[in-house]
Amino acid sequence: MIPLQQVWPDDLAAHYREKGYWRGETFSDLLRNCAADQSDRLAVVGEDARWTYAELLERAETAAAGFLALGLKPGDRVVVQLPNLAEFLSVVFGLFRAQLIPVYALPAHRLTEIVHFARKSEAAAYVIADRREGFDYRALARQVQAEVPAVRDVVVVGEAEEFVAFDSFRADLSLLPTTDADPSKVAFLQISGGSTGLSKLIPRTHDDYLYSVRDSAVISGLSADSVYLTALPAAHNFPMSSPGYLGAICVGATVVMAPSPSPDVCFPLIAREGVTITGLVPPLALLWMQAAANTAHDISSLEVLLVGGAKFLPEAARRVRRELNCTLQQVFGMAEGLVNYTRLDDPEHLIVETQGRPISPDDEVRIVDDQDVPVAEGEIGNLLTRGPYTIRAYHNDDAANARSFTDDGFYRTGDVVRRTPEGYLVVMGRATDHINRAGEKISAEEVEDHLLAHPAVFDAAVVSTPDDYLGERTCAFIIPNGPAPRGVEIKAWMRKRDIAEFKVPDQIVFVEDFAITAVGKISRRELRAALRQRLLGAAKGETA
Ligand code: OOB
Repeated sequence: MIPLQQVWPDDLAAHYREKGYWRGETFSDLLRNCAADQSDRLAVVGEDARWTYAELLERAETAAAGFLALGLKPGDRVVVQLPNLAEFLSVVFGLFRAQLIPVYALPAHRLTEIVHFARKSEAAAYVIADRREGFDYRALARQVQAEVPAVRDVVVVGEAEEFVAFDSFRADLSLLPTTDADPSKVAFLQISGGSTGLSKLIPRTHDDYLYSVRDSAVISGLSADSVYLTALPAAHNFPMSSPGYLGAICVGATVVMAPSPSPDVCFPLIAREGVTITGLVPPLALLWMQAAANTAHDISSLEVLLVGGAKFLPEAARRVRRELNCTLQQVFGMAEGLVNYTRLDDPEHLIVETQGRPISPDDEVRIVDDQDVPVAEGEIGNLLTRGPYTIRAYHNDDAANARSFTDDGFYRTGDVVRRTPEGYLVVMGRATDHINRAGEKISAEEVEDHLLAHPAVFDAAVVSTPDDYLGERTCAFIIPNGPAPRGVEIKAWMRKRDIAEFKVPDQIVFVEDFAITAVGKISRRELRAALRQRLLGAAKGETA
C-alpha cells in the first residue's frame, strides 16, 4: 500500500507547533474531550436521531469496533459516501477512532468516480446509505466491487441486503487500538475539485486540519449555544470545516443534518431547532433570499450565513442582511487548505465586496504573474499559498504535484485574485480550466474525455459560460464525425457513463471546426478560451 503522507519542512513544522497551531490533538481526542466536557448536551440532530455528546461518542466507539471486527486494519482506507444523516458523524468518528482513513465521496458521485477513488486510495471498504433520492447505492456498490475486488467490505446505513448493516455493529471495545493515532499523520483523504482530469486525493493531517477548524470556529463566532445546520453535502470541505459541523463539535455546539439544502427542508429545521449558523453556495443563498420573502416559518434564529464555494456577487451579497436578517460571512476556501473569511464585525464594504482574509497570520499569500513574479500591490495575479494547513502534495500523483506546487512549496490555487489595501482578497477569476457550477468544480478535460468516447464525436472542447443562477454552466463544443446527432442524445449518452449528473454538459454546440487559424500548435487552454469568446458573442440558433 502506498503510504499516506503530508510533510512540511522541519523548521516550519517546528514554528507551527511553537505557535500553538498544531497541538498534537487527533479527531478522536476532539470528540472524547468534548464528550467529557459536554456529555449531556445535544450533539447531533438527524432525520430520526437526537444524540448527546456522550451518545455520539458511544456510537463512534461501537462503529470503530464494528469496522475493526470486519478485519480492517489501522491505516486502511474506507470510501465514505453518505448523505447528511446523523450516522455520517458516527461513521467518520468511528473510522477515526479505529485509525482507519475516510475517503470522502459526494452522494452525487457514480461508478466512474467511486472506482477512481477506490483504486487511487487502495480502499478496503465502502460505506453507503441504502437508497436516496431514487438511487440505490447498493447496486452501485455491487458494480464497484466487481471492478475493484480489493473493496472487500461494504457497510450500509439502512437496509443492507447482502452487505454488512451498520446497525449490526456491536461494541466489543477490546478491539479498539490502545495507543492513539499520531496527530502529525494523515487523518483522511479529501477529494479535489479537479481542473485536469479526474479528482486528486488530498491528504490532511489531524494537526493541520484541526487548527483550521478551531480557528474557523472562533472567526465564525461559534459557542456551545450555537446550532450549526449542515445544508451542503457533509463530505464537502466547506460544511465540514468552515467552520462546519467539525467547528461546531469543537466548541460543544449542536449540529443539525439537513437532508437537502432547499428552503422547503431547511426553513422548518431552522425554526424547530433554533439554527443560528449555516453555510451555502451562492445559488442557494439566492434561493433562500427569495423564499424568505414569503415563508411561514420563523427563521429569525439565524445569525450568520456563510457563503462560499464560488463567487458571491456584491449585488447579491448586499441583500443578505435585509432579506435574511443575519450577518453575511463570505468564505473563499479550498480543500487543499487556505481558507479566507470576512470577519463578522468587518465594515459592510469588506463583507460585501471581498472574499475575506486568511485564517492564519502564518498563511503566506503570493500574487504573481504567469512567470511567478509578484505583481505590484493591488494588481491582479495568480494566487499562490502555503501555510500551516495547506498541503504540500497530493496523494500518489507526481504529475499533478509537479504542476500544482512551486519548488518552495507554494500551492498554485489556479485562482486569479487581487488584494485590497486592508489585506482582503477579491476573487477575479481563474487561470485553470475548470467550470465552477454552483460550487461544484468540473474539469473540462474530464468531460471532454467522456465526449471523445462517443462514436459520433470527432473532437470536443468544454468551456464555462456565465449563468445568472448557477454562476457558471458548461457548454461543450463538438465537431461531429459525420451528421451531427442531437444535443439531447449526447446528454442522454453522457448520463449512461456512470458519472455525477453535474458533469453532464448544460449546453451542446455543434461546429464544423474550432476555427483556430493560428499557425502551429494551440494548447487546449487557448482553444477553450477562444471558443468561450466565440460563444459569448454567438447566435443562439445552433445551440441544443
Ligand atoms: C471550496 O473548496 P473546493 O476545493 O471545492 O474548491 C476550491 C475553489 C477555489 O480554488 C476557488 O476557485 C473556488 O473554489 N472558490 C471560490 C470561493 N470559494 C471557493 N471562488 C470565488 N469565491 C469564493 N468565495 O469551494 C471551499 C472550501 C472551504 C470553504 C469554502 C469553499
